[in-house]
Amino acid sequence: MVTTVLSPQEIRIESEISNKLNFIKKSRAEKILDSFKGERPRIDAYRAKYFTESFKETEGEALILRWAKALKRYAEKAPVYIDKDQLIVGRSGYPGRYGLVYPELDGDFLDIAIKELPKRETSPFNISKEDARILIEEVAPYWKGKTFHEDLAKALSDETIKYTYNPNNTLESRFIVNETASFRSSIQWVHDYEKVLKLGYIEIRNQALKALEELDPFSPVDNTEKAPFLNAIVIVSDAIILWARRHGDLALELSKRENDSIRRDELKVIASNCYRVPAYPAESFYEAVQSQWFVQMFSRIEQKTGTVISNGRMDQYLYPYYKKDVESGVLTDEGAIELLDCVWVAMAQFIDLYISPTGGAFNEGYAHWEAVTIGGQTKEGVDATNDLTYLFLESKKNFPLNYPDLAARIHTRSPIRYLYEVAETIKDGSGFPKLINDEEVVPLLLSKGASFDEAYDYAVSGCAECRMPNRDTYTSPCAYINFAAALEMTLYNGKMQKYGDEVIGLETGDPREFKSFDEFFDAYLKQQKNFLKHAFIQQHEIIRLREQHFAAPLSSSMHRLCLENYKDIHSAHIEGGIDLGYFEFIGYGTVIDSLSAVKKLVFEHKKITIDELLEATQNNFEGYEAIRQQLLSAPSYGNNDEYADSIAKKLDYEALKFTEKYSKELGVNLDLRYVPFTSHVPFGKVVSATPNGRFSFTPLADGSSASHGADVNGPTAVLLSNFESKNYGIKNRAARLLNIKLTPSCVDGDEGTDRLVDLIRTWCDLKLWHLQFNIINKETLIEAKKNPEDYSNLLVRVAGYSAYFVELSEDLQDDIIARTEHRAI
Ligand code: 8X3
Repeated sequence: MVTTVLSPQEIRIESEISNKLNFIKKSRAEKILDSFKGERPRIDAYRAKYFTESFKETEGEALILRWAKALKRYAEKAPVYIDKDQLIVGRSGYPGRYGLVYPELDGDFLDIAIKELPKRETSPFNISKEDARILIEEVAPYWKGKTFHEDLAKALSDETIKYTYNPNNTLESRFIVNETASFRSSIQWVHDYEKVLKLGYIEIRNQALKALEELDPFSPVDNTEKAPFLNAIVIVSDAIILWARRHGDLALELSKRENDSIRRDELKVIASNCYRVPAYPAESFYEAVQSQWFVQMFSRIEQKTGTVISNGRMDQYLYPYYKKDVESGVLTDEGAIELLDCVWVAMAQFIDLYISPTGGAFNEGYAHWEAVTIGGQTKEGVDATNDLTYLFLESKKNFPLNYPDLAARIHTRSPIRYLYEVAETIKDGSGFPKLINDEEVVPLLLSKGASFDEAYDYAVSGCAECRMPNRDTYTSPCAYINFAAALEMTLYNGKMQKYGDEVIGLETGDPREFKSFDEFFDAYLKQQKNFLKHAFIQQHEIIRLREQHFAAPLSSSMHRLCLENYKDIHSAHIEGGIDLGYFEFIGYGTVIDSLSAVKKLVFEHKKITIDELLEATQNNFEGYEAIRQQLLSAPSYGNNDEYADSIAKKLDYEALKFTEKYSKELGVNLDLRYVPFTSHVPFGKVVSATPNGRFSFTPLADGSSASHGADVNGPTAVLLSNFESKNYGIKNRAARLLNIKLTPSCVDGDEGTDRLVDLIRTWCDLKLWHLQFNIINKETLIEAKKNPEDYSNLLVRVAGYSAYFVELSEDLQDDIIARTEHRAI
């Protein structure tokens, strides 16, 4: 009999099923978690209500001032809450899981959203009658005709619209060249938290007041640009201080009513913290953690950042506070972990709500990427791991929750202990930490103009992106491009089955007429280039429009370049900034394997005619299984096979060359990225059967991973294919998300850990960008799909984040089940 090795996560879940864990005493964080676990999140309308109320009163004023005043209104009026048992306070919505509404962005979807969100298959939300009334009666009417989404739709030409929205209804996405700027006002982002911890907002406010005094009273620029900017910094400083103090007042009030003396004392300390931070510099580890959380939470109220605001290098900027408190005996490691766990459960209650159906489809399972970065190198380029780094890993192992999204930076000199503890944490099976490679990221940041200390100090943000606080200035969300649709248009001369007789793409000719694979490939590359053209046109409009619609005074108050230039972070360009933007290649593995199959079987071996291929794909392979099997036998990406990998490299090269040439016109680094969130699922739903044997309307390959089941030569071959397909000589590249699924048996025991560490070292040597693992048995996933009630705690790695498997759509569950399960390293 073969015994299946289970991951620690699988063992926990098995034990839960048989009720073996019930006697275990719950930690504070687990108790808080239990109070909302499994509940569907609710929409909280108050952010939208107070922003709308304030915006009505400030028409005609500078946008940054209007934003600061809206935040102040929120800070004055919105309800504040303190959760039972919590040590870290600051939430912006009802108890339990909640999501906010940002009507300035895509409020034109509100009427539909209120009706559909509770029923939506992916990431549903509940809404009370009163919140629905506020949104429909008080919020939506004001924003009609003023939203960013409506303006963007108006700005795009008919030609570009065809690839973007249904031309007859711009509320419907086409999932071809998909803008993502209308469902988040900013891409993932990292603040300079260290600055707030060291200075506090009273000092930030004082500096703005001093700068105001020094303005030239006769200068038109000082009057119309600098003064509003500085006044906004003063107002937003007041706002965040007030918001924190209101939490202090509530804590004091609660302490007076509290019968339990221990909790009463806790509430008094909470009150004292809230009166001190973020107004003043943090003096203890507890204050530093509270200050950081207030800033992060208030940023979430300020704007909808795709994938939410990241936490930055927490093991670095919190370390001095931790060290001082541990040395003076006021903090123990258990105490530090308890505080961190309290932040993680606070974080887990704010759910990034997407009201547009497209936003929802891109972010299944309540996606979130508030990366906490650990490890890596210091600004001086030496290893940065410290005692706190290990505490973060321990917190992740002891309190398995899908928050925060832990990102471990790895470099060639990462200490052995660190590599092993990272590997042990990965072995737990809940998908943490994801790995980011200094050996790829640091040189690239240098090549884009960063200094050594800036590049070494990058923090992970979003799925796999790397940000340099105070140097990065580009927050525009980017285009996700469905290149599998370009392939379909190559097969059908500009058409797609999903969109009928409408010619959407280029008419590159009937493939039956192509004499060679070169002709076929050339037609595909024309379609690819045409998609890129429309993506860049979209981005040009997005850059132009964003500063007219959004401002972020809080985020700007922490950014050195915003302050030096008196410019909001949403400004199209900020002097001295390095603009790190992206566009996405979606369906990479699908396109590579399809081209490889056409080359090998149609043009080289002539085993299938192009007519037969078209008949088979048009019929979704029904009645053509023999042809499908032949197609599946073609060389495929992910196997360290030069035949497929050389096609992959060419696709990457052509996209890089495009951006190398046209980014300059946009004035930014619009780099090539392979990071799908969950878009490969809705993108797959518009693409009919492809020559790699993929059935119609099923998910595309994700990120830079191989097609489902195509990588059969083990994980090292997957890494090598990734390496071989990259164009290291061109600097316009960015993150490549790479998922690898292993069975627990291949990392079992000490030998398994050794193998995992070796694999990580190989990945680091190959200068690949990102890597994350699912360590799980396929049977567990199949069982969880069948019996979701037993598997509510099962976490899986999706796309740069971990989510509860049972909260994913059936399509995404099937996608994860179908990813290749490597049985040996
Ligand atoms: C993926 C999320 O915000 O960069 O990491 O598009 S975002």
